[in-house]
Amino acid sequence: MTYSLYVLTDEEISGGVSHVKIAELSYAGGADCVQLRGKNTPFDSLLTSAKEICRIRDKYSRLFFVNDNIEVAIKSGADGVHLGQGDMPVSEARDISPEGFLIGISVGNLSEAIKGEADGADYIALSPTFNTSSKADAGPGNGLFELKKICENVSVPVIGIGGIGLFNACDVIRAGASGCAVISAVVAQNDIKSAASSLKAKISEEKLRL
Ligand code: TZP
Ligand code: MG
Repeated sequence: MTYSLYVLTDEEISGGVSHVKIAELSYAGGADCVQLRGKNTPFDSLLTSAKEICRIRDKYSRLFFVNDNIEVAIKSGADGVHLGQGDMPVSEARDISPEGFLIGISVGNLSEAIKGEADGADYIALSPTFNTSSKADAGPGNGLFELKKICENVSVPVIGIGGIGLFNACDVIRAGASGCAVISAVVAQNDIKSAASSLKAKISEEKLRL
């Protein structure tokens, strides 16, 4: 199981390409994980998309997460849920999760990362790692120094999220992260599959070099 390339769906940033299509093209391009992120998608439609993505995930044997909504994640058969600092606490999510269910948490600094790990998160995302315009309330990038400190101080996988693309994915991996989570670098591109494939190649090459 790897988190090398982790793609978040976004139907606005994709210019109307659906969550399911984004997931399919991302997996086809080599994404290891897809996260269904539909902040404005109604529950039923989110659940339908999640179930379809599960079928595609099975075909590719990759990982699938749902953002925020643990009910959709569990009901659809997703591998896990991704939570933010303002969402359900990790320990509460763990209490209602089936065996083997994965929980990811966004953190903004080292102390939140240490707490996230202690609470039982399976991976930690430094959010945002760099400045991003894809998430209105993301705040400024926390930077590579914070990322490196987190990587050195927790033992679960750490991923970077926010402002990552072909030009800086190597820096994220060199800081010790297990992977890069992206929206626009893949989802906003004309050819989602080839954008995923180029970014995956870049990340994999850098991992081999370490
Ligand atoms: N969480 C932290 S930053 C971010 C999310 C969902 C947006 C990432 O988008 P991009 O386009 O890869 O910067
Ligand atoms: Mg959230």
